[in-house]
Amino acid sequence: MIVNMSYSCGLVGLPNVGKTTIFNILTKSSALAENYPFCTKDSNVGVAVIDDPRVHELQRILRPKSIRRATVKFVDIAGLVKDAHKGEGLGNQFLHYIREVDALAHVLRVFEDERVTHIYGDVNPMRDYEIVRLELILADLDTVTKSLEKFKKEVKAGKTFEPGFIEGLETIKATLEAGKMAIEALNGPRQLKAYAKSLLTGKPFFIILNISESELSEERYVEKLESIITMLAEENIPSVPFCVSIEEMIAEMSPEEKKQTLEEYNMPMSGVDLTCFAGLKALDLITFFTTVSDELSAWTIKANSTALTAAGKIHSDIAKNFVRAEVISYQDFVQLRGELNAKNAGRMRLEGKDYIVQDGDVIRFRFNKAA
Ligand SMILES: Nc1nc2c(ncn2[C@@H]2O[C@H](COP(=O)(O)OP(=O)(O)OP(=O)(O)O)[C@@H](O)[C@H]2O)c(=O)[nH]1
Ligand SMILES: [Mg+2]
Repeated sequence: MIVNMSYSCGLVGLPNVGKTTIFNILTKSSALAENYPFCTKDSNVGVAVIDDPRVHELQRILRPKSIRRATVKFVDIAGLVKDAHKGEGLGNQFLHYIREVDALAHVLRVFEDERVTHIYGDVNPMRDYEIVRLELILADLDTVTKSLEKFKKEVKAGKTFEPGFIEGLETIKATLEAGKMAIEALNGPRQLKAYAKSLLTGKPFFIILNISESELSEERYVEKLESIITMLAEENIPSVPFCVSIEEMIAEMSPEEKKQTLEEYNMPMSGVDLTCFAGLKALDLITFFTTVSDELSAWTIKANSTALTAAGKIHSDIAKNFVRAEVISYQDFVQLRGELNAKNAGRMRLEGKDYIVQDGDVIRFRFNKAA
């Protein structure tokens, strides 16, 4: 199968909360995940396929020879503990493995199981979140402090930065010192935004709640899960539930059995799909589709991107020699069962370079091949 990278996502959390177990399910890998803290020392890298239900629908209509799905690169790292910045646990040097990822997912242990060691003795997801959040902030503070020292020396030596860059960095530093994430202080010139991408707390993030089946079926646990989701939502932090045993069970099932099982647990999608889509949402990415030479492809771009940007995502030559985009909305494409019918019904639009691509658009790019 041919794949197409959509975004990259680092998994962070305390040791022994299930990061590698979840990573293995997401990426169909078999990295070592054992019941002791600091099992992962370096990093594991793998790829998850975004199983967009719209691809299945389009596949039924188009019957393509091949499908190119969008994918996510996940990076699983060691666990962070309180005072990791002072060298506790494995320290925080391993955070460099996730400096360049697009988004972060915090894995929080919600499941109760006496056999699985919790490094702080009891299960308390909100406390754990705060510990990890603070360690990420302190790691960023160290990075920004060093950068500022370096940049200020460079300014003295005559180097110039975009107006507002150094001041913006000072504001980020003050924000981190106040115990807040860099993402809250990203206003500034383009150079500042580019710099902030390498800051751990400057990245969009979401929470993966590692739950057991009890959190979906036993009243007491259901209430506990709901209260955690509400607490996070009040702080505008998106979260998704992930139940390892259900994911392992449905991995072996036919699509129909899988759908039925998820319905029984009141899950709208699998944990894998919820996770992949949470990343898309956090990064404000939308999907458009193309069909060329019997290949159906799903591509992701930032929301509010133009047709020209979308063309460039496929190939720089298509953007360079762009003539027009023939666009059918996903709803029309499915309702009218394909391109020809949509065209005959007047539902195919001819759009120019500046057209703002909508989520689900099925696009055929016309470009000048001779140029
Ligand atoms: N009961 C139960 N055990 C789980 C669950 N998820 C993970 N575990 C167990 O928890 C232990 C730790 O899992 P890992 O995936 O290695 O945890 P980790 O966060 O990667 O740990 P480090 O690499 O040490 O930071 C393993 O024994 C897993 O089998 C779960 O949902 N329920
Ligand atoms: Mg691990």
